Amino acid sequence: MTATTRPSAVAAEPQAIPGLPRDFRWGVATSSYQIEGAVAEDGRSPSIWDTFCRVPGAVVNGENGDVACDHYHRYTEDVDLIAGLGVDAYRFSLAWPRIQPGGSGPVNARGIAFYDRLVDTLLDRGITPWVTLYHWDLPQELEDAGGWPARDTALRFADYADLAHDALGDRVVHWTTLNEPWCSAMLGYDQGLHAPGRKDFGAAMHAVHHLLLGHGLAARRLRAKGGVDLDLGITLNMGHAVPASDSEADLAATRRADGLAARVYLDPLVRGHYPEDVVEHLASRGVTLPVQDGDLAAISTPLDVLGVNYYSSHRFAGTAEDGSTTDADGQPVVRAVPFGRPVTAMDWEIVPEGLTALLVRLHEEYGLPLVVTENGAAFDDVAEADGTVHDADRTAYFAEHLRAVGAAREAGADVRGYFAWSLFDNFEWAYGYDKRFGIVRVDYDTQRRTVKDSGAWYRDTVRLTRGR
Ligand code: IFM
Repeated sequence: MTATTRPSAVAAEPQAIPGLPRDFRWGVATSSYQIEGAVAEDGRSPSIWDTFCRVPGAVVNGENGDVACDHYHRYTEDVDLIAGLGVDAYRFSLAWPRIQPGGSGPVNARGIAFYDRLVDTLLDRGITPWVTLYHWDLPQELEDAGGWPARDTALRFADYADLAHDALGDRVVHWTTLNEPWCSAMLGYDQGLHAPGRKDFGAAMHAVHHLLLGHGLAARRLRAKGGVDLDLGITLNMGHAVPASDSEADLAATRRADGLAARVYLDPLVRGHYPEDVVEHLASRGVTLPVQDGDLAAISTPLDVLGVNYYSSHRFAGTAEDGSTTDADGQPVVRAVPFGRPVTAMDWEIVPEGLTALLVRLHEEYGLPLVVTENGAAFDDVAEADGTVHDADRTAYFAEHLRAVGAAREAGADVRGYFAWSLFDNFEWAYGYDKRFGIVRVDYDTQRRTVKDSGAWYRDTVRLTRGR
C-alpha cells in the first residue's frame, strides 16, 4: 500500500453531526495494558503482554507497558481530563492479572481496589463507566496451561467475570466481555504478531471457539445474577468487505474473507451456529472447531448491544497478481486489493463510507443495537514546544467517520453511541509508543497530557451535537 498520509488536511470546523440525536452516547476509550503501567504493583501477576514484550524483536524499540501513561497513579487527573472533554462515558478495560493474579483463585483486594476507586471517581464526575473485561492481557499462567486454544481458559474467564461483577456490578451497568476476539485469536495464535506470539492456524481457530465460549459463559453468569441493571455486549473489530469486481472469483474471495473476519463471530453469537461455508473452509484446511454440546447455546446468550470497532475497510480479489486462483496450499486465493485511498500512519486506508455500510449491514443482518466502541487514527503528530498538536488529519478522520455514523442512523441502523480511540497516545502493542492514536498527547518523558486540536474539536462537536 502506498503510504500517503494527509499532512495537508484542513481542520474541520466543529459542528453538530447530522443524524445523531441529542441522547447519543459520547465517549473516549482506552485499555488497561496500553495505559496503566504499574505492572508489578499491588499483587498484579504478569500477563502474556509482559512476557511478549521481552521477546527480542517482538515490539518496536523493545518497548513495553511497564509505565505506559502511568494511569494507575494518575487516574484522578485523567478523569478530570475526560470530564473536560464533555463526554458522558469512558470505556476502559480491567486487567485480569490485577484482579485475579494467575487467572484463578480469589479476588485480589488491592487490585480490584484500583477499579473501585476509578469507578467511583468517574461516577462522581458524572461519567458512565463502560467496562471491558478482556482487552488482551491474559494472565501468563493461563497461557502456560494452554492459553485460549485450551477449553479451560474459557471456564477461568467466566470465574473472573463473576469476581469482577461481584465487586463493581453495583455501580457498573455496561459490561463488554471481550475486545476484538479476532485479534486475540488471529494476531496472537496464527500470525504471531501479538502476544503470545504463536503461529498455528488450527490453534488460532480453537482460540476463536474458546474466546466465544468464554464470552458466553461469562454472559450467562452476569445475566444470572438478576436484580441489577445490566447492559451486556461484546466488541468485534470489523471492516466492510467489498469485492474488487463482480467476477465470481472476487465475490467468493470476499465472502471467504468476511467469513473468517466477521461471520465466524457474529453467527454463533446471534444465531447460535457457525456459518456452514466457514466450517467447510476450515475442514478443507484440516481444522474442526472444538464445539461441545451446549457450547452454542451459551455463546448465543442474548446480548443487549454489539460493540463495533472500525478503522478501515478492504476490497478482495479471488485471483493472485499473476492470475492464479489457488495458492501454494491449493486454497482459493483471497487477496486484499487497496482502494487507493490516503492512509493513516498505520498504513490503514481511510474509508469512512465503509463504516456506514458496515453499520447498516449489521443492523439488517443481525438486528442488535450498535455502539461504535472504537474509531480513530494514528498520524505522525508534530508537537509544538508547549505540547500542542495541530492534528488536522486526525480531526478530518473523526469528522468524516462521525458523519458516516450519522448517515448509518439516517439509513435506519440503530447506532446508540460512539467512543473515540483513543483518549491518550498509548502503548500501541507491537508498534510500542511509535504510533499515536490519542486525542490527548502524552509526553512519555514527563507524563504531561495536552489536549490536541482533535480533542478540542471532539469536545466542541459533542457539545454542538447535543445542544441542537
Ligand atoms: O490500540 C488498538 C486497540 O487496543 C484495539 N483496537 C485497535 C486499536 C488500534 O490499533
